[in-house]
Amino acid sequence: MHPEVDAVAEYVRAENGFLITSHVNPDIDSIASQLAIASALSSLGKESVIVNEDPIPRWLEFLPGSEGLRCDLPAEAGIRVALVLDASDLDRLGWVGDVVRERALPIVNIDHHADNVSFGRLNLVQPHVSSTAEMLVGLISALGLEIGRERATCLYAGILGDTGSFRHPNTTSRVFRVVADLVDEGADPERVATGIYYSRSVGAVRLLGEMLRTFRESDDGRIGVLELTRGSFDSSGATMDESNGYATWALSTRGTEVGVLLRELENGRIRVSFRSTPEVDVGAIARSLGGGGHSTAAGCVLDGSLDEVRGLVLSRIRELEFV
Ligand SMILES: [Mn+2]
Repeated sequence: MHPEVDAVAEYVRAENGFLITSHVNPDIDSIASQLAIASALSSLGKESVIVNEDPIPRWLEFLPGSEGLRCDLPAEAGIRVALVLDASDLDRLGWVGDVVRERALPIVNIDHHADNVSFGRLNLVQPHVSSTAEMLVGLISALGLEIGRERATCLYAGILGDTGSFRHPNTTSRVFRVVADLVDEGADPERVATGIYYSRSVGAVRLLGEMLRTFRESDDGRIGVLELTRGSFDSSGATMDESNGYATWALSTRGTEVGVLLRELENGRIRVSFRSTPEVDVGAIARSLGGGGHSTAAGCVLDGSLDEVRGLVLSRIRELEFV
């Protein structure tokens, strides 16, 4: 039915010793997809290790199998193949990408980003699919496996994450059919929602309050901007990854087409997160600033003060999208 899916399934079945990895600053889709495929490989009797540059955000630790995620390469791991999930480019993997290059590992590239550069020996790239997690539903079936409750929980969470809880334009009728099947397999929407949305730290809620106070709109009301300084992280006690997802607040006023969240990183650089309505391609804006992402959710990291970066970003949005 899908020759590319079958080709990846056949390759995976014939191989062993998998290094599973994904992009830096992992999101729900990348974590959940890695856990689901690791579980599938284990069911096939295959060895795998999940290694990422960054640790799993604490609020995702409810996902089954998350204790197996590592930030170092175990010396004894007999790695033969790299399974790269949810990353458009090898450079998105941080130091793990260097390991893949140095060892010249054959790469299986499984992703749904439209700007994926097909860096693998095998490339399963489906930009029309909501999430890597949704892609894995088909792959796990092609591997001859049941989805099962634990994998269903992970895949449901990944789809929930990348569709913005079924709010983004990638929320197709197919997404609802797929998640209906996942619920039949044992995914519990209430439990996943509790894990993702109702398990925040006190500091993360205080940080949200500090951030919302910074909200400002452009004069024409088309752009909303939010900011988080180092000071607000320090005073709230929240960590950077706890504020992932807060960018959607910048898009939450009526008539706003682009939302921007500026976050001051520990190294002084500014992480810029974009959200937009389907009419505006913030992926193109992020790429023009050295970043990447999807057309309605994207990001980049820039040098400069908050004021400088805000000025640059706002003028780039005007230049590229509001001409
Ligand atoms: Mn994704």
